[in-house]
Amino acid sequence: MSKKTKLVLHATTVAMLTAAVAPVLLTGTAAAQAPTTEFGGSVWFDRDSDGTVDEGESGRARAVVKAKGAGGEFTALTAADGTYRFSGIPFGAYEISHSDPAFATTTPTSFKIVLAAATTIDPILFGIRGATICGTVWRDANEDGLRQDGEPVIPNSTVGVESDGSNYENSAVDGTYCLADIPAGQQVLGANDRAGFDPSEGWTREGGDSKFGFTTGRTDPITVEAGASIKGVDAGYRVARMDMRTSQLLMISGDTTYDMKSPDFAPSIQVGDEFTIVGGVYPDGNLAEQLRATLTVPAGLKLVDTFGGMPSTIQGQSVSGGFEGRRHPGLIEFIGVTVRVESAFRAADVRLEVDRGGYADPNLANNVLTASIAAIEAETTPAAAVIPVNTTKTTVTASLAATGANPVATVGTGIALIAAGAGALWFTRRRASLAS
Ligand SMILES: [Ca+2]
Ligand SMILES: [Ca+2]
Ligand SMILES: [Ca+2]
Repeated sequence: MSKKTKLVLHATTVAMLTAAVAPVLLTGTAAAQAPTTEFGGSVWFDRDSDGTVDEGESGRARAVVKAKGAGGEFTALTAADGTYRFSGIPFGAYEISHSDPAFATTTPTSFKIVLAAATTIDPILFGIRGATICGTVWRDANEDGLRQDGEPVIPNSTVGVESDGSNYENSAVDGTYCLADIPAGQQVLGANDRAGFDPSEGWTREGGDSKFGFTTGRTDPITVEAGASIKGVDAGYRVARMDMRTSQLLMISGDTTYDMKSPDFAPSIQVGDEFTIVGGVYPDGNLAEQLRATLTVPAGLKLVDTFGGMPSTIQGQSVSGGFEGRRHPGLIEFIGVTVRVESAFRAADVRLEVDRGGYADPNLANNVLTASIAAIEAETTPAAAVIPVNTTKTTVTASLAATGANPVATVGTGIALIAAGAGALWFTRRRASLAS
């Protein structure tokens, strides 16, 4: 690296530091001895397209403005308030320009100026107009996903642009919102989680009038043209009627799955045995909800490996886990652990507990399921747990498979347990098929 290059780098650093205070970023080559001057202006969102800066119209940050002319080519970036400034520009004729295909324009995209001694250049303003996306936030009282006359609107509820955390609006008293200054491209909108509001509520079904996902609260990507006006991106909510529930406790020994809640479940377990315990949990009700659970097994059992579709980790005598995204109501997910009997223990509980979600849970009793097991010293060569022949059992096919219920959750795998045989339980992922 030559000494000259180092000096240039140093000068650039100084320019960048200056830019933090005044938005000046100089590039290009200026003739060192020529008299220089300065000028500036702004890039702003001209929402009403009248070419003048009005109240409520804000500047656009980090827009690129170019000056090309007698002294070379120069570039400035706008500050947070949309203003830019060129300084140290040699005298002469220049063309000042700004254009960005992501926005419509409301003024010319270039202006010609001449920098000369004793000349003051008026601010050079570039008007742009972003797209608008508007809709109504409403309460889907009959929960059909459609917005009927008479269903109430929800004021003061936040909707925003996912790619720009500062671009959000609270709905007006009539439930409407309008997001402005949106660049062209694929845009995703998000509607606020209202679990903590009164009434507590969540996103209604998608695919009808509500454009926000049932499990995500986000729209599908919306194709936005520069300066377009998009209407009808409505957000529907349902008042929460939720109950987090456990569904079953299973023991898998060899190729056989047993219902641990069956009255005749009385396994003979001894030191050295290895088997798997699985619990089913699900959100019940009318909304998607986060799903987390913990399965705890008695001391004396060594937790060997996790099992089931719910992402989980082993901590002490428990396995805990959950899904990142929200899960559909009625969709059973399984958390499990394979254990080895290391020492004998008296009757003690296996305990499954599903977490309360973000909505009120009117029945905490059904969040917990327990079943008692015991283990004796090894009397014979260690083998699979011996279970009385009359114990309720079922042949199962356990496989890891995508649930298909939540297209955005890549971690959403679960085991499908398919029962066979008279009197056997019917294990299924759909609560609707369970005896209730
Ligand atoms: Ca205006
Ligand atoms: Ca409705
Ligand atoms: Ca519950």
